[in-house]
Amino acid sequence: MITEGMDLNRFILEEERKYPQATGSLSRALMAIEAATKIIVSHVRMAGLADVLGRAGQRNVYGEEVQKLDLLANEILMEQLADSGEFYALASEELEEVVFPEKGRDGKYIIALDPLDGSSNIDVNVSIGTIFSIYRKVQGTAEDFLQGGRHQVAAGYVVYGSSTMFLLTTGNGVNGFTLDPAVGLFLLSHRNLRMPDRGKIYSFNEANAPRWLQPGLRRYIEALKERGYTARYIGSMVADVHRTLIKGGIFGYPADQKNPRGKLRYLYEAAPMAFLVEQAGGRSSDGTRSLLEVRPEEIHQRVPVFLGSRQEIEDLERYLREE
Ligand code: AHM
Ligand code: MG
Repeated sequence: MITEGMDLNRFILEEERKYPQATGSLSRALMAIEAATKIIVSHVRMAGLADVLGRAGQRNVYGEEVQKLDLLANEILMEQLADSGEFYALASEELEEVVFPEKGRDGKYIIALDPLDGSSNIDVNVSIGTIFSIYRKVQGTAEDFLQGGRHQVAAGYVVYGSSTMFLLTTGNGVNGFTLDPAVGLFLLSHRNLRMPDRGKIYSFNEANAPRWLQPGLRRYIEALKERGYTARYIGSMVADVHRTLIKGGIFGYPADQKNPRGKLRYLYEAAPMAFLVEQAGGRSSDGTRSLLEVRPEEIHQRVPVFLGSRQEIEDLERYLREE
């Protein structure tokens, strides 16, 4: 439900005004992300029409090359953000190496992206999303991405669900904006979003339970069942975390035999979501400590992820300690 007539751009500018020393660079950076995600939305909303308009690798009826949506989302973000001149460096799930855009030579910020998370859900018309995480440029090398989540300046995601929502934190709480497709504006719909201290939902790919590396985790999930919790698992991190932020409960992707370090990536999945969840009053964990305390060693590093209501994560860590 839209409660205020404030749109994301105006919100960003009003936040900036609270800091007289601000140069406007972060505001312009955030607006560039917003613009890119609006272009992505228009393609996501056409996704089911790929069969009608042409298949990947072919030309569509307009004579354009049809691209896979995740690669297209990556290209749109890379182009728009490089062109904004605000980013000294860009890292993406879709790219092996960090990119240093020509126009970003004077950029103060660096950004890590998961351009289209949950891509296995595209073909079945289930929610997907874009995740971003912004740090300050320090030395101007790829190592700047390894500062650790605590140093994030801003983070957020866009969830392409039954409606499109943009969630943002700059370290001052979390605000949510819903796209009004009629006017093309993200309108403030969830001001200072707070997570409940406890929930009733757990969200894990439980098919992996026999191969989870920590037996305490299986006991924890059994205890939740005893206590009458229900299960929800979409398989798009953005959508599963979005529900967890709003309704509370716990989302997790633990280490298992196939993924001994976890499946999700630290830089553009775990860290930004941990920043959002903690800013909304929830907690994050890699099993023993806040995900924001983790110092990654490489750009595409994986990590076990637990995100949820404060009490949920406290219980979980207790079960893991007791095993
Ligand atoms: P992706 O970035 O390639 O889409 O993979 C990440 C996704 C997450 O969105 C989701 O939480 C997880 O992978 C689901 O994995 P699984 O299918 O193993 O349950
Ligand atoms: Mg992903």
